[in-house]
This record gives sequence, structure tokens and C-alpha cells, in this order.
Amino acid sequence: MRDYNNIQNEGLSRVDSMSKKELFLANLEGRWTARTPVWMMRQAGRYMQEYRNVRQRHSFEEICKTPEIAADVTCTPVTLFDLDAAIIFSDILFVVEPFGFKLTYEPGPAIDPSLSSRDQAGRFRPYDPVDHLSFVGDAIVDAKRCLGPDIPMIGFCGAPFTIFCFLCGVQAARGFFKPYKYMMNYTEETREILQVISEVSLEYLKMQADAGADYVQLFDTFAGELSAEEFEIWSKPYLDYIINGLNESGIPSGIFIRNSNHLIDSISSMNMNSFCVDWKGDLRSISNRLNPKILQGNLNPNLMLGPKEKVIDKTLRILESMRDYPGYIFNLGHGVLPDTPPENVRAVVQTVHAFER
Ligand code: 1CP
Repeated sequence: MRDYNNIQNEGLSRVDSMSKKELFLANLEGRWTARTPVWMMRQAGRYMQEYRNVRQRHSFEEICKTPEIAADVTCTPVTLFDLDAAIIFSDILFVVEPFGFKLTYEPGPAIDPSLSSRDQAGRFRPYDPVDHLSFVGDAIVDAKRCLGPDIPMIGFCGAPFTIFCFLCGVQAARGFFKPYKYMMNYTEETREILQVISEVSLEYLKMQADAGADYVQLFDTFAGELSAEEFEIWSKPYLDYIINGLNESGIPSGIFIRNSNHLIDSISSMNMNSFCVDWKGDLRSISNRLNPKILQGNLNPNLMLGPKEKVIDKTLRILESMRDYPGYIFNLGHGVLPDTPPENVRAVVQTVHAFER
């Protein structure tokens, strides 16, 4: 058996002759490939010294809104760790600013004012993302220029329900009574708000695809707070709206939901290309329930805080369980944590690359 603890930069071409983009897109189409592509949610961030250096000179907002800097931060982990896809460096919450909400990062996001009264629903009018969020498209163009045509680029936005939670004042995944209070008391207004966010989000993702995103991911991080029945009311119709629009434009898409185990049946009936699974469920048994959906996931990001050997062991067990599955992209079950040793990120990538299916 190969010694996975001693892999020294084995070249990709040795394992598979497809380019990274071909490999990524083949899996998104549900094709089996000899090698598994790998990227990580929050692959650029505070766990990297290179990112912390940039953060000493610039605020988070400055990085995201200055295309050259955002592009540079996007490319650094891809080249440093040999990842198989880039995800544009940005955040899900910039969409709220054109609705007239003040957004600050400390470093977690805070939105002012919070959404709490019925009349605030009047603020939500569709706007053109090209007029307000073009810095994201420009960053994609710049990052593609630096990475070249063979690296797939991932665009993203927040799902309407998750954006709504932040608008109502959910912070650090606490305070879910706030969106419930608004939804239950101002049901019609909530529907209108979610619909406007959906329309803007669809245009925003199309803009990212026009700029060069090869795949777009919707982050519905907080949808797992909903019961399966509530998910059908407050999240799924709006995800469906966006996914159907993307499908009409031929843009490959995927969804991430944290704590999604109880939602798998609902998710099975949706039309996105891929589903990104959190770390709590067993990927293979979820794949049986979701078949033939393309899966991404699901290494527990908390394990990445431990010794490299344990990280490699769990990575190999996930890869083994998905060995014969057509359409699988390795990822974590949530974002890379700030305390993660970069060597562990490198070890995961090298282990996935060396694993012949
Ligand atoms: O420099 C800093 O300290 C800022 C920390 C930071 C970073 C690095 C924030 C603030 N956002 C980001 C980047 C980011 N956010 C990316 C970058 C691309 C990559 O993956 O490399 C992405 C995809 C996001 C998406 C995002 N932002 C989500 C969905 C994914 C997830 O993590 O669940 C969410 C929920 C946010 C909100 C947000 N922005 C920042 C923080 C710390 C948070 C989470 C706050 C919370 O959960 O309450």
C-alpha cells in the first residue's frame, strides 16, 4: 500500500491526463473519473499566513471590493496547495447593501438596521447586480487571468433564507428566534422579501458566470435550522427559482446546507447538479438516498485541527467509500477553520490526488 504520510508533490498528470477543469466538470456531469477533484470551502482565509499578511494591510471589505486583491487572495491557496478549483474570494452578504442595509465585519458580519418591522419590507426592490456588485465579476476576470484556462472557477451567493436570517440579526449562528418571529408575524412580507432576494441572486450568479465562473454554489448554511416541512415553505421554493433560472442558462450549480440530514428527501427532488454534504451524515448512505445527484463533501473541518495522520486516515476512508461513485468532488463538510495547520490542507490534497480509484 502507498505510504500516504510521505507523498511529496506527486504531479497531477501522473495520475490523470485530464486538466483540472475537465476533471471537475466531468464529475459535475456525473461521470466517473480515475482521480477525484478536491477543493475546500473557505480555502482562502485566516489559517493561511499569506492571507493574514494581506489582512494586516487591508480590511476584509477592502480585499473583497478591490478586484486585484480579491483575485490574488483567490489564487494563493490554489497554487500553494495544488487545489483543483478556485472559489472567488468574496462574501455572501454584499447583496444586502444595495437594499439600504449597512454591513460591517468585526470580523463576523453585522447588519444595521436589523429586519424587524413590517414596513422595512418596502426596502426590497430588485436591483441590477451589474450596477452594484460588479467588483465580484471583475475579481473573477482577474483571477481567471492569473490561474489560466485549466483551473475551474467557482462563483457563489447566499441562499435567500440564509441571507434573510442574517438580515433579521442572526449572528455567529445564534438568534434563530428572530427570523422565525418575522416569518410568523409578517408572512406575506417575508415571501416578498425572499422572492426579491431570489431574483437578485439569480442575476448575480449569471453575472458571475458571464465573468467566467464555471460552476456556482448556493450557500444555505442556516436552512438546517428549519424542519423538513418548513424547508419546503421558507427555503426550497426560492432555491428552486434560482436553480431553474441557472438551468435555463446552462450554468452548473450546487447547494451547501449545514445540518442537512433531515432534509435529504426534499433535496432529492431538486434540480441542481450537485449537493455539498456537511460532515454529520455518512456520505455513502446519503449518496444512496440522493442518487443520481453529484456529491461534494464531507470531511469534518474540526478533524483538521488534529494530527496529520488522523486527517489522512479519515480522508482515505471517505475516498474509499466513494470509490465507484460517478460524480464525486472531495470537500470538507464546512469551511476550513482559522486554527487549521496549513500542512493538513496540503496533506488532504496530496492524499486525494494520490488516490487512484
Ligand atoms: O478576514 C476575516 O477575518 C474575514 C473572515 C471571512 C472570510 C475569510 C468572512 C466573514 N467571509 C470570508 C470569505 C468567504 N465567505 C468565502 C470565501 C471563499 C472561500 O471559500 O475561500 C465564502 C465562500 C464565504 C461564504 C459565507 N459567508 C457563508 C457561507 C459559507 C459558510 O461558511 O457557511 C457565510 C455564512 C458567510 C457569512 C460570514 N462572513 C464572514 C463570517 C465570519 C461569516 C460567518 C458568520 C456566521 O456564521 O455568523
